[in-house]
Amino acid sequence: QSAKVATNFVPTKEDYQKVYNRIAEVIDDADDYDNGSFGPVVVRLAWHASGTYDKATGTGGSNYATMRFQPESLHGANAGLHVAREVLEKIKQEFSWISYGDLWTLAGVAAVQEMAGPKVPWRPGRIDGFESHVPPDGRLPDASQGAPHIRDIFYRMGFDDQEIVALCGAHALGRCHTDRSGYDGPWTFSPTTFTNDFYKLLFDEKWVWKKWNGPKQLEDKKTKSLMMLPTDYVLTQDKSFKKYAKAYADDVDLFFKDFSAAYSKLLELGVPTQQFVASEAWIMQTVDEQNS
Ligand code: CCH
Repeated sequence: QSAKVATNFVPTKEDYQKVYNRIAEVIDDADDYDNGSFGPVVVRLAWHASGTYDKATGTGGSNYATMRFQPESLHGANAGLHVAREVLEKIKQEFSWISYGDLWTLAGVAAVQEMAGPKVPWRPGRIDGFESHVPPDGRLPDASQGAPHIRDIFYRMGFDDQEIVALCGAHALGRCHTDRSGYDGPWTFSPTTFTNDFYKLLFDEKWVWKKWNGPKQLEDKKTKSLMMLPTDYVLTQDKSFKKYAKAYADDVDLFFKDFSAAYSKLLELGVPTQQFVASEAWIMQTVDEQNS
């Protein structure tokens, strides 16, 4: 009986909104974790699940949620993301009809929106794949590298310079962990609120190399409490990147608009268009909007 109900169940936008609402709750239930939110690590999961896409071969991307499998779950770039996968597994148990790819990307959208970021168009349609779909290691960016590497990685996914700079503004959120990437510290003073502070700080603060035994990273000269990765700093050094980074530092609305478009595109990489349920992506409501 129940199996029959499950197979015939065709979820509507309202059903996905219920999942969104549960995600918003679970992200917030993090008293003992980092800054009291799983939001940033969930955003990173959605990005790493999608950013493996290779447009030349059509492999990788968010479609099959392959990070559930080894060796992808063990790829160095994904260290620590088990935290996000485990948090979302609770929701998968409650809403077994949703695919992992849809769950992880919807969570990435909910996290950005609930942390006061822009609305991000999203639609369901990803299907669960198999270990055979796991992409090779090395498709995600290496933080110790320069502009040519960043371009190689993001052009491979189909992004241009403007989109690259917009996407990297997600580093307004969260922090680096020495036991995950080896790097240490947050980028901004408000790591659980989505802002354009990442760009503002890049230009307004004086950045110096941190003296420590860890990997090469920068710290702000004034407070020594914030950090930038070498790849972040490149956004102020490369002429083309700098133009966009400056524009986003000066105009938060422009950043929100461009981030929303690029992030929405990122989360759909690798998903065949015919798999999408809706011809146009949906705007999910924030918890606040539903309560007002
Ligand atoms: Fe990132 N990121 N990221 N990043 N990232 C790290 C953490 C976060 C790079 C390297 C790192 C994007 C682009 C890049 C987030 C979102 C995005 C860390 C620390 C490294 C290293 C991991 C740790 O130690 O826990 C590099 C290199 C690039 C590009 O060149 C893009 C694009 C996005 C999303 C759109 C978020 C959020 C975090 C914080 C995670 C947390 O756990 O707090």
